[in-house]
Amino acid sequence: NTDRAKLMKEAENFLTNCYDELGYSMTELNSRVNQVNEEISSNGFYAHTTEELKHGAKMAWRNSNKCIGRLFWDRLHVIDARGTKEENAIFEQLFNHISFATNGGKIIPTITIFDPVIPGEDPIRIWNHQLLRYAGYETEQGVIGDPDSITFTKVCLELGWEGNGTAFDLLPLVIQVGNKQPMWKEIPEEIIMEVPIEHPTEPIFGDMEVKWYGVPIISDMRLEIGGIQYCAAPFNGWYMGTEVGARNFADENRYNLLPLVANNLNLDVQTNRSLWKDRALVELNLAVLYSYQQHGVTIVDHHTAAQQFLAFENKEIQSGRDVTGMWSWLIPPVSPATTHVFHKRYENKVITPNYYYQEKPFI
Ligand code: HEM
Ligand code: NRG
Repeated sequence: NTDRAKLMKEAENFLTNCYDELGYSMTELNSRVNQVNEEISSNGFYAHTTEELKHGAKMAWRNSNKCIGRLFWDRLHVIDARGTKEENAIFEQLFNHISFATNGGKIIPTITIFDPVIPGEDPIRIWNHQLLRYAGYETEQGVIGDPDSITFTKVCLELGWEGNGTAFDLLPLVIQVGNKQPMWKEIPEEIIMEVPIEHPTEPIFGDMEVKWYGVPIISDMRLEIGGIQYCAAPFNGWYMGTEVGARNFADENRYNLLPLVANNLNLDVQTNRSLWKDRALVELNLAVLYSYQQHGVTIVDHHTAAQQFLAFENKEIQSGRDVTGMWSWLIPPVSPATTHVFHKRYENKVITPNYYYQEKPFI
């Protein structure tokens, strides 16, 4: 059976690296590999020990080529939620993830790992892209909210959810077990931290209220460890300011706030040469960093993040591992050439364990 042979190979590769990094002996490795091979021969899959799961999730972060935050890969808090099968219990685990990771603003990088894909069992799917995200509505006056959420918002509305119609409606959580009807639940307000954005000195939004949620929790990627597929494994760290200030707020196909900010800063938006977009961008990003700090929510600026990434690169080389990376994602969208990342090349080789995109469970 070629599937089983392939899984055995992937398991052995993972266990070899994992047990080496954790300081196990060859004897211990070999006995575990034999045990896993027997499990695969009889069942077609194998179960990770909690220790393998924890280290595997950390290795997957370390191997995430697009991530500039990898210095802290060994400090990922891993919640083993395997065996959680009932929908209400899954919602509870997700709520728990949000409050634990938020930690009153002192964000803890966290992953909650549900059952992997097992032949003959109902897979768990989280339909949200991130656990916290704002809805986007298409109206006659244009899009209200986050244009990136338009499709998923429609799905939620069809399932019976009702939004308030503001530009910052938090979407409900939507989960599905096997082929059953998907279920949705609103996230309890008291476990969510949001940050009202304000500039330290200038009223850059006029009288518009702008805010963002504190914790980015990616919930639609698949974690692969040793050939086992965890298709429900939401994870979070904290934001780098530019993700919010230079992309979510600034992209023309997102909140598109640069014209508003530039006008409130009395910049000349009639000519490119006034650099109104660049000047508005800088003040917007300053406001994001300032506001998260004021509200005690962890955030990192792109200069510090790049320095941390350099420390990561050095640590990896010292540990005898090659650093892989995707340059186009690693460079920050504001002043990229002021960071060392811009002036280097990275090999975009994909090694496992890792986090992968997977097909959306809807449309
Ligand atoms: C991507 C920063 C934690 C895995 C990114 C990006 C940034 C970033 C700036 C690029 C995002 C974009 O351009 O849209 C950080 C920071 C963290 C952190 C500051 C703070 C601790 C984590 C953790 C994991 C992780 C805990 C997983 C355990 C990833 C992955 C991507 C990514 C898989 C690519 C996402 C995609 O393809 O859409 N990170 N990250 N990161 N990060 Fe991190
Ligand atoms: N740019 C996206 C989030 C992508 C992941 N970024 C992180 N991940 N910082 C956004 O919502 O703006 N993380 O796990 O911390």
